[in-house]
Amino acid sequence: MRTEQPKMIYLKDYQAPEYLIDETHLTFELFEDHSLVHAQLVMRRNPARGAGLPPLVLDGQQLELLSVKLADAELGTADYQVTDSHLTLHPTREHFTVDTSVKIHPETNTALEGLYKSGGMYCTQCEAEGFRKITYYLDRPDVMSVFTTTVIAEQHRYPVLLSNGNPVGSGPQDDGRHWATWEDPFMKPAYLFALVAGDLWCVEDAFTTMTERSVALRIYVEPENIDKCQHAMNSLKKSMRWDEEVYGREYDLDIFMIVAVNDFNMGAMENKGLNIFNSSAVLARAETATDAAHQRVEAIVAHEYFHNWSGNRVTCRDWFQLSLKEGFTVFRDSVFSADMNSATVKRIQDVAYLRTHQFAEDAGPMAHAVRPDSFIEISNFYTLTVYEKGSEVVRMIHTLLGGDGFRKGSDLYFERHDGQAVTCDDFIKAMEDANGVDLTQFKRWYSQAGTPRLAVSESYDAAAQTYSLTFRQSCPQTPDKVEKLPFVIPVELGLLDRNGAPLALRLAGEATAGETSRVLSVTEAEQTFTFVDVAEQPLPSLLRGFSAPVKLSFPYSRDQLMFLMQHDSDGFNRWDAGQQLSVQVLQELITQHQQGAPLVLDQRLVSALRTVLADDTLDQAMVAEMLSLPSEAYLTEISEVADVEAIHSAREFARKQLAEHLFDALWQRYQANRELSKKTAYVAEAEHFARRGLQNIALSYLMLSGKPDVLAATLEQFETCDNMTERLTALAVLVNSPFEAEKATALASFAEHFKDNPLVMDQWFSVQAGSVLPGGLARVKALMQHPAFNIKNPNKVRALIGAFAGQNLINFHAADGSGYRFLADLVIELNALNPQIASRQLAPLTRWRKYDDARQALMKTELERIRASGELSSDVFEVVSKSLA
Ligand code: B3K
Ligand code: ZN
Repeated sequence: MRTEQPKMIYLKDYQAPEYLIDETHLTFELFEDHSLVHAQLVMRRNPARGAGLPPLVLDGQQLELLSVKLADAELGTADYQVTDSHLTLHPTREHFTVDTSVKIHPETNTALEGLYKSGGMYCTQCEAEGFRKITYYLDRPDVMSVFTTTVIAEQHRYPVLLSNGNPVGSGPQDDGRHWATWEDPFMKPAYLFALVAGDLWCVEDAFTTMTERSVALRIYVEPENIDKCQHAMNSLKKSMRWDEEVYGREYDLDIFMIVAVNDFNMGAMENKGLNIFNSSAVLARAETATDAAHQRVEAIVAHEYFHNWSGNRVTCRDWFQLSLKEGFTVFRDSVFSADMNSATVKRIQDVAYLRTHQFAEDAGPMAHAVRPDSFIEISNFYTLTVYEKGSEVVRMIHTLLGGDGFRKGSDLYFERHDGQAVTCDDFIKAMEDANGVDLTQFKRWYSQAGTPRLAVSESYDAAAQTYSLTFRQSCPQTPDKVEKLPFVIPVELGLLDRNGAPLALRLAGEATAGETSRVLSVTEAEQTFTFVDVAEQPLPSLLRGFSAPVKLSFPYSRDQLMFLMQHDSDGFNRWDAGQQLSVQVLQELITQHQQGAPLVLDQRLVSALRTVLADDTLDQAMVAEMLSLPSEAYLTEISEVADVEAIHSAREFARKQLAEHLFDALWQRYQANRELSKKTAYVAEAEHFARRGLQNIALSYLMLSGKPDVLAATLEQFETCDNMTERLTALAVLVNSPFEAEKATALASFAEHFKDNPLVMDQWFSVQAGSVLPGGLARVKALMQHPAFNIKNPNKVRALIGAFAGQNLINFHAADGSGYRFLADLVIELNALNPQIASRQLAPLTRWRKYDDARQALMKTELERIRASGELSSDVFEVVSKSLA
């Protein structure tokens, strides 16, 4: 909690630190009602800041200062100044030590930042600015230090004591307590510090690196979860190998540890040598975790592991550079996941997510550049823009330089900056220097917020046999009011002839025709490219693989989209053509609904999907993706003014029509796949994910028919399947069905069976929170009283409230404003408990400009009520005030 109005911090004000910390020696004494932290910092004046000895201003929050020494001399209260955010000392030499002892209260820390307790164990979360809640420090990423950490705790309750680096000593004390000391030889900023103490078991394995060093791998969990670690361990070993093969990066310590904790604000954290994970991002086995959860574990294990180079060995100079490590690492993990599974399906899922959620962020009051230039609370900037759009920016560099050029650039980046804290500009510079290219204009992707629009038009000259594409780019205004200059937009494209065959592409002025798919760089506000030797009017396939994070428009007819769905050689664009067709058809239904006209579905969508369903050469995961209509959230994002009821009614109508017209094909696919599932033991691999994915989307359509055979099949799947993917889908299908008795029985038996597994109970909450049947809010409120719900546990809040407000749009946006009131009450309660989670849950209310006047007024009233509710955390303060600005 703050005592003064939170201040805006600007990138342009960055200055190097006045002092450096060469060594950090920490001793933690953990007790049940408090903990003591003793720190010795070996410090010196930063030579880069010149002569003189300015005051040393250490960061510290929520610390009770017990003693402080400067250069071994005990200080009296007149010798230093202490406020609720800083401790100021006055060094008299260039080299000196600072010793502090502070008392802290991890046992009552509900913000889950700094040192806190999750259940019976101690753990830490220091990124971005949590270390200052542990001890007085220069808590900024450009201050890097070598850490030695001793942890002392009761032996019986906390037999396992961990920190970063290598264990160098441990032993009992005679008071029933014991100690362990860890040394991390690598310089690191404080945000990568970690400590764990608890009664943990571990799964152990080993990895032999490319230079034949053996690394011990350990995953620590609470004893009841020891049977759910194998998938994470396999993922870790795959990640280590992949990073050697694809980036030439070898692991550097002798031990790599992952610890799973139940109470965690995000997915996981890449602390050096000691990653701390939300248990939802580690634990996975067939009976308790879905296919999606298995894939999420694989991706997050990889992501955190990859940070060892992109983040830890080379870190960020300041928090404005967050995307330097996050955008790059998301790019790395997305290519890894693509390599491990179906690449096209991975791309489709990433793009659907980006277009729905990041594009919405870019269009809202919190819009910011990939490298923001100001913030109030850095925790609010762990955003889809920094992560996902940041990853798209790195992907574009990869596209422009090619795989080999990109690798040369990343090699140079790691080599040049190993052990340093650097900027996004340094990353670009390495890419430029390694390839002899100029990326000056490209860098606008880092500084300009907003989603660019790219309008494309064509003209064909039959006599000259030329075909021209004209690109017009623009970018809407964002709250920063920065003038938008043209971006460098790589557009991968191909041209199809009337049979769907690809044409060899030759631009005017080129000697010969080259590839059938190529990348054009659009760099100007308006730019025309002319292809020659084009014998007939072609059909363009644009922005293949989603080669840039833009909103592209081209006036395709529905028939042309159907043609692309069948013939495009680019799998991503086949899917995207289907999405564009669906959007056109759904928008027509939305208009019909608004006009009070009867809804009539364009049968071309039915026939297009019938063709997809009949094509048994297609990857089943692709079939499943193509059968998925654009979500209500996406339809909202692309609307000028989102009509909640019309969007919901149109989409539900289309789903019912598809279910009716495609019943036989869906039923046949369902049954074939269900039979295979019965015969096959669960395997967490792409082909099996694909089979179950298609089976499950088929079932969700089939149930819309309400036919007794489908109900029987759903119950059979629910009761007899051997894995959570099939069971949870069957449950979700029942929950959204009118079969009240069967629904109640299934929910009760599921809860009874899994009541001791919090992660499975999260799924149980989510499925109900997502039910679009009327009465959603009442159901959510009732579920908050369930014994398994706990507002202090972020996973529970996300599973129930996040799923309701973020996905159950028809219920959340109830016209009477009850959903908004509920969310505001919750944010006010969470603000006092856990500001980071409060501020995240607030996001749906910040989108008020998308809705009709009545809803806008209701949403603003709730934002104002939050603003007036008392002492706001800087997290909630920033989001509320920017939303109302
Ligand atoms: N680096 C952490 C995120 C920390 C968020 C702090 N509010 C996880 C990750 O991106 O890997
Ligand atoms: Zn990350």
